[in-house]
Amino acid sequence: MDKKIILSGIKPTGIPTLGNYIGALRNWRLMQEDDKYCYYMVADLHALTVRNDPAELRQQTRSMAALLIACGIDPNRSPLFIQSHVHQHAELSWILGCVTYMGELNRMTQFKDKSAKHADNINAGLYTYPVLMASDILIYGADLVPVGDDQKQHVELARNIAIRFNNAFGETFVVPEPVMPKFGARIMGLQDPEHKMSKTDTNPNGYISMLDEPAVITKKFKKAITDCEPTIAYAEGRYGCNNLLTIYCACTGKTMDEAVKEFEGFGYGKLKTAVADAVIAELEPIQAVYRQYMDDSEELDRIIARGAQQASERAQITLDKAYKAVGIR
Ligand code: AQP
Repeated sequence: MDKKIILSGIKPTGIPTLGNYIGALRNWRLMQEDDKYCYYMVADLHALTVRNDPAELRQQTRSMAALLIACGIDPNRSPLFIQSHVHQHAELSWILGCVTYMGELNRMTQFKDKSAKHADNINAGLYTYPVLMASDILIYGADLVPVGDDQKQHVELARNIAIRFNNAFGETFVVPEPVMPKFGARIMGLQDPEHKMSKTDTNPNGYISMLDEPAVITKKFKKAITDCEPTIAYAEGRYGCNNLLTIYCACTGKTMDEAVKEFEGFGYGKLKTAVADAVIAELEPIQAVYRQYMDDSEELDRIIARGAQQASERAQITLDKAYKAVGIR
């Protein structure tokens, strides 16, 4: 039986949040099954779309790789690599950009959101980011792309680009599908529960960083914005409460009904403490493994170099195919 190919990535724009973890990283761990072959990438080229500090980017890229291993990605099973170490992504991106319409890129909601957030730096890279992301996906022949809710639109664009290219130049790319988690596809900010939790939020109380100390996690949940309703319930418009319950379910494995029942008759104090404890229990073991890898830089370098080589071999096959299809080479 042919294995399903999986590709997913994360930008090293900061320490990943609980949103990144629930929406993406922990599912990456679970996807490493016998009938799948997974490629996991630290998307450093994507990180350049906002102004960056070079030393910080270098450090965060390594730190992200160590965190992915700590989250359970097994580099002996799934190539783990840094995007810029596989030059073929950027090359294929040019070819794909030539079959992508500006009208499609204009519709990308993340471009609109990020343009509003970085009004002084609306650069062409931010605009064409989804084309590079399509290249990341198509170059490995990925069947499935696990993402949080915010990236679904980009995977749909990658599908459209693949179909258009195949129709114009012959069967070249596998048409990928997004895979969204059942729980937590969009974890919301703790200070602004109507918007997603983001690692570049300027207010650190708005997100739980995966490396936050237990006391900090507890403090941030205590400060989380909720509402004035006297009961705990999962209901329309109760953004803060819904978010806390979703995080609780994601970290404990309980269903929403079970969680709501558990907090019947209690107020937010109990819910917030329980959510904080569940998150701490989930993150503490990951933090311990992360520290081991950050202390052993040779081992981390070895893993990253091997991942790049494995990814590059696969990427070159698709790139050659695409060049040939369009009449170059
Ligand atoms: N709040 C979220 N809830 C669920 N999933 C999320 N993801 C991101 N935020 C949430 C998923 O995490 C994966 C990696 O995301 P990314 O770092 O590549 O970029 P992003 O989606 O733009 O995440 P951030 O944290 O908001 O980064 P910045 O602040 O740099 O833009 C993706 O699968 C994403 O869906």
